[in-house]
Amino acid sequence: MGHYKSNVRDLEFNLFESLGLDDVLKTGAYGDLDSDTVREMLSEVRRLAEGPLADSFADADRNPPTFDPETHAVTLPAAFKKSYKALEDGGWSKVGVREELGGLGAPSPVTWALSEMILGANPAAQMYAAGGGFSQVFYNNGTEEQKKWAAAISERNWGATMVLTEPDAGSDVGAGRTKAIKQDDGTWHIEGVKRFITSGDSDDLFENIMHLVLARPEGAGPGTKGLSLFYVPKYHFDFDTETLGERNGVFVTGVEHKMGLKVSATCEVTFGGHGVPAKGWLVGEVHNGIAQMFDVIENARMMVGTKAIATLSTGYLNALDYAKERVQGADLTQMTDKAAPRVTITHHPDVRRSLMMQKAYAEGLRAVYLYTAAHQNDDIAKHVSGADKDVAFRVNDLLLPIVKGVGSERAYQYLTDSLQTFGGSGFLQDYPIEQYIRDAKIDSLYEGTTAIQAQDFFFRKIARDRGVALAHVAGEVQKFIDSDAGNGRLKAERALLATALEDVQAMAATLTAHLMGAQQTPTELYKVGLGSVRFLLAVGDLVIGWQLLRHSAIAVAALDNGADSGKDKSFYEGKVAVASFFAKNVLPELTSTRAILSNIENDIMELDEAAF
Ligand code: ST9
Ligand code: FAD
Repeated sequence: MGHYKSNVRDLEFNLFESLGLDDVLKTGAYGDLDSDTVREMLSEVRRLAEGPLADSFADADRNPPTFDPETHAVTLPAAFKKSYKALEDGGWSKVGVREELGGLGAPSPVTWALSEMILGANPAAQMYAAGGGFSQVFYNNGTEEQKKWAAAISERNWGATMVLTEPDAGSDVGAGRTKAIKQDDGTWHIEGVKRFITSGDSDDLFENIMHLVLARPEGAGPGTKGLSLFYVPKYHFDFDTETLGERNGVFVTGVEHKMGLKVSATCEVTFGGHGVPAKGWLVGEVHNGIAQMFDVIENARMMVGTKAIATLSTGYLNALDYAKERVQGADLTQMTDKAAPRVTITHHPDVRRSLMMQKAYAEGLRAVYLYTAAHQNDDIAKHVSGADKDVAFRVNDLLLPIVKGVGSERAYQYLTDSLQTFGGSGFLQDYPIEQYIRDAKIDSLYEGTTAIQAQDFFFRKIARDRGVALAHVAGEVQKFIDSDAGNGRLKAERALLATALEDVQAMAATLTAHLMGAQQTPTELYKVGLGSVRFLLAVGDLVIGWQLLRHSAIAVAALDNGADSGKDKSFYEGKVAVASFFAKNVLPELTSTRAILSNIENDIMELDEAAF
């Protein structure tokens, strides 16, 4: 049995019982795709994830990629390449890609549900396999000619990278100095050094790599708005004759040694520094680089959040299995009887508390990323929350920093609980949790750190949106509070949710007041910066609590309707218990967060650095 434990039952519950995907598929909007096919796809990917993909997970960590500076080449461990091949052969990385590019054009919730299992079993495999997705961004933004290139790139399964970061331009992408120099033939020469580029080179997985690079054309303005997006292939390629040409002047010049996710090669990439020009083509022949790159970034942020949540879920399920087997100590009520029978650790209240917290965040965050995915398709959004096209777009935007920012922070936090459940054994490499923790830490860092997610959430997704998306989601929460969901049995929980909603609305009002106040007193903005991560996490807890309670109401109805086959009964009872636990143990904490935010002061901003 490999390390990865999937939760297909919960994925099916989300897709069909919670989001009602069946009704949408029945309209024929996704061709032949029906719910039976989706269920088959889930079980197929489960087999792939738990078997061939999981197989190389530990080996690839212990035998990370190597780099040859002479040839600028990265070598990947053989076991990992075998796993990757299994993923590519199954065609699973292109499920969400449009049909023109050889994909299935499946709806987003299905695509992300399948991705969860791949990301949980072997996240780097999914990252190397992103070429189809990248070619879709190239296709959507490209000229008519470039669309043909994008189709060929997808069909030929090239690798792909997103190239933004430089030594002095991390969170501040607009500080990038890599230059683009226009040539007489309409192409561009790219010059500069980028760092931390995922999949910058990838052994022999692909015949070629498409780098999508942000660079500043000579004479362009400062900041992100002065950046343009370029397609830069590793090897030149003749798209008419479909033949590979000369090596382009883009070379990997270093590979990082990392805490985790080691098999995903993180590369320094030098453009035009080795006597060969790095030739690039301006995407869409328009200078709109940062907006175009955000088409990749939005998907990558969704991917990172889903990866984190997938890891928490398998961490929890591993901990649960261990806890059911591990015998240690007597039942607390018999603590004074030294001869009392020893029990499995699931009998200890603190182990139960910890397991329930892990379950709450794993299942709650799964519900949140799938609800978000539901707002990536207009018809599904309409069905799920009544959102029209415009509101669906805004809701997806609003929820992305929650999926990415809250998903990564909570996954890392509660994976330590999964490890704790194993006692000292959790610290060993005999179990996967220590690797999960090392591999998951990156999720709060790349694709915008949590601080960046929190600022994006407040300034862009709430203030600039004038609260439209937030009001829509709050309206849905309010509808649930006002309903009689749970058939009389969720009254106390609905009251706790109502208080949490009020708390969050008060927090939003406090931060907005500071934002307005900044027009008179600019330092008021510091108060937003001091409170924004807390606020993001608080909204995350509200949305998780709401989703868990929605699920609880569905479970209550299923139990009332006689769901009594052993496994299903336990599943639904678990849904009711976890929602109630979260409402009672987590939601009340938002009242203290509200108090903290309403009293934010700038004293630490005035403190001399020497006093830190
Ligand atoms: C990285 C990669 O870390 C790690 C993993 C790689 C894995 C690869 C595999 C991934 C696979 C998945 C992809 C598949 C692809 C497709 C699949 C399809 C099926 N939303 O606020 P302003 C834009 S990579 C949208 O003034 P500053 C917007 O155009 C490195 N757009 O920003 C805006 O103009 P306007 C990741 C947004 O102060 C313009 O930017 N690095 C958003 O100039 C300027 O906005 C980072 O993530 C948004 N949320 O710059 C950097 N925000 O306002 C983190 C901005 O007119 N830093 N735009 O609309 C930031 O995000 C900064 O906030 C900043 C600030 C750079 C945006
Ligand atoms: P910094 O920006 O220097 O941040 C340092 C600290 O300061 C952080 O805690 C941050 O939150 C905080 N901070 C910075 N600015 C602000 C602010 N304005 N407000 C509040 N706090 C702030 N990049 C790519 O382009 N392509 C890739 O494929 C890619 N893959 C990566 C893979 C790995 C393994 C790693 C480690 C990085 C990767 N990156 C990639 C880069 C990644 O996106 C950046 O590391 C990330 O955006 C943070 O930038 P930084 O490391 O320079 O940190």
